[in-house]
Amino acid sequence: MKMSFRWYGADDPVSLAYISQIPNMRSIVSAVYDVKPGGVWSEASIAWIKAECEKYGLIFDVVESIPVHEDIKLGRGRCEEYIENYKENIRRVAKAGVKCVCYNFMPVFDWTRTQLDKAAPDGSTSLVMYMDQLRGLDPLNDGLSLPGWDASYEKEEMKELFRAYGQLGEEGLWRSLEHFLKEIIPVTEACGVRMAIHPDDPPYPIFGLPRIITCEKNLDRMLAIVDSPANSLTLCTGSLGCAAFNDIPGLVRKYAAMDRIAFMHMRNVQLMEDGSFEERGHLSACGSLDMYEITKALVDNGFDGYVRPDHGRMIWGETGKPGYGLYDRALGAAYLNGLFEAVEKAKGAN
Ligand code: DNO
Repeated sequence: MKMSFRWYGADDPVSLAYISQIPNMRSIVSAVYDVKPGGVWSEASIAWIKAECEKYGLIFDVVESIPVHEDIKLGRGRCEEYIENYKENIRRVAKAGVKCVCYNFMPVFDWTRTQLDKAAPDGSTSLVMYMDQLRGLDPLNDGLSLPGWDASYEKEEMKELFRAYGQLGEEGLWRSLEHFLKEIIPVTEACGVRMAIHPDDPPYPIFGLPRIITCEKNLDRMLAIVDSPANSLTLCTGSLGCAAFNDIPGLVRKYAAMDRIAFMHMRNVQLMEDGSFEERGHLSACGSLDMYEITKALVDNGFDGYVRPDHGRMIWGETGKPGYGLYDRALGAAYLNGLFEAVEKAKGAN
């Protein structure tokens, strides 16, 4: 396993110096943030990230994300041009040493929560999604904005996108994904990069928009489009795990054995009866997921990809990007390091 940490570049209040002090920290997960979806990243910007990481003994070898333009997902407009740009971005990051590219295929919105600072009884805050709050949200009229979302859409553009996705439907989105993968994967194979699709978060349709990277059947379908280790998963335990129909240790076991997990996002969530969920501390006892079983599923199946502690709570008075403070993610990394060491040693002793 290669331990990694997400870093948002020059504007990230969490410094590489601090990240490098976390035991066993190896890789930096980052991206070029000043180019719009569909554009080509400058080689200078990529080289800058690499050089900054190297100053602190860290390796920039994972990208999260190269965003997929809506025209690609909708199979319209400048789709082919944006796919060519995407290929060029892959060539450029590969030249700088990147081995894994995380991306998603969610229409319009990336991850969705109804509150970003829900206080727990211990005073920490975290991201939550409450179904009764969700029912009251109307993204077309509420002027909503969450850190995972592209805030650049005007209201009319958003309405048009909703209409277009309504017409496209799930099968249309599958066709777009198939076209994208068949174009992209031969390039990534040639460059030694593994594409790692991030599951939809939450893994079911929201606001009437189709979502397809949601469950075992659909993950199987996605992986079968191009049967290659270059077409792999970011297995995000918290995203898939906020739907009770997903058995996370089972999915990890299956896809690790197939060598189709390039990247693990590891965090815990507490699922509620009505489908609501709260992000919690990483420890198994803090939520619904058994992090030990997940780690064991990885180790037993020879997983050697990237792992990052995913969203942390805000603790110890820290302020910053919701989910992406230093302290709780560092605790998460330390906990995951401990789980891996214990499981690996126990396996060696068998
Ligand atoms: C949330 C992240 C996602 C992820 C994208 C990948 O914190 O895991 O925003 O980066 O879905 O494209």
